[in-house]
Amino acid sequence: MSAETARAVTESGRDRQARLRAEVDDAPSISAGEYRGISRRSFLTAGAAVAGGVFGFYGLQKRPEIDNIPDVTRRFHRLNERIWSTGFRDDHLAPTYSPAESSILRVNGRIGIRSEIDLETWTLEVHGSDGTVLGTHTLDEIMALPKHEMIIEHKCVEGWSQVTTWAGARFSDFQGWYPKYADTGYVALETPGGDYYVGNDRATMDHPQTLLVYEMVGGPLDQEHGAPLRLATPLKYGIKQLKRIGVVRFTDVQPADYWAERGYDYYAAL
Ligand SMILES: Nc1nc2c(c(=O)[nH]1)N[C@H]1C(S)=C(S)[C@@H](COP(=O)(O)O)O[C@H]1N2
Ligand SMILES: [Mo]
Repeated sequence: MSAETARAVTESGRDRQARLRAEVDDAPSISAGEYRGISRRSFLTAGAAVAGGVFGFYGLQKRPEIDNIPDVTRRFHRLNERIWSTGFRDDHLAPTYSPAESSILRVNGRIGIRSEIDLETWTLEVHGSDGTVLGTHTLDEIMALPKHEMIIEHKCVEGWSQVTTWAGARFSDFQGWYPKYADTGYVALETPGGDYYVGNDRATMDHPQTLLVYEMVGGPLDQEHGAPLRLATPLKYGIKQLKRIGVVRFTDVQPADYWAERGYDYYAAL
């Protein structure tokens, strides 16, 4: 048996997460366990278990994880979805701040954006769940959508936060170009080449404060902050706000998610 095969057979889900985390130099400096402590997940998990009476809290923690996808029923998954995706906020707006409180974000996370790209030739590809290309868009097309500005607090799972100003198009307006796909359960986002990838739930993507951003604090986005186009939303931790979007994919199947695969909560909701 090769070492690779032996590892595949014996490695636990937790070991795999630790190994994957160790392989990246951008790994958050706090562990997934510590992160869970500061996220609302444990609180909400307990609440869900009590309210729904589906599984006990202890049982939930002990469930086997296969490739980090908890072994749960579809029904329980839907319950998770409603509770963890955008908390209990529904359409309520996250707090906004004054321009005086806002500054250029520190740069954090360079997965999938280390090399420079040619902003002139960049396009945004839109895929169906089977990978079919549904459309291709230039930045000018995105910029022709109504422009919205928001001054919000950006929060990172590493434990820092900063108020900044974003401007761009609402994802919901962009979605208007693809009405047939407006009800998919998820929207996947990927960097060109696919090195960084996230899945976001539909409720988050439909929210009025979820923007396809091309400006920060009044100036064009630079490459380290995700030019030409990135996601910004106050509903999620930074890990879900993909910089340099290359592909948007509409799907009902929960998309692969870079940090969820490394032990972080899939929803990373605030
Ligand atoms: N492509 C890509 N997007 C990414 C990341 C990354 O590593 N690669 N890191 C995420 C994390 S953890 C955070 S906190 C924010 C940071 O955005 P900023 O560099 O503009 O502050 O980007 C997010 N988007
Ligand atoms: Mo982050």
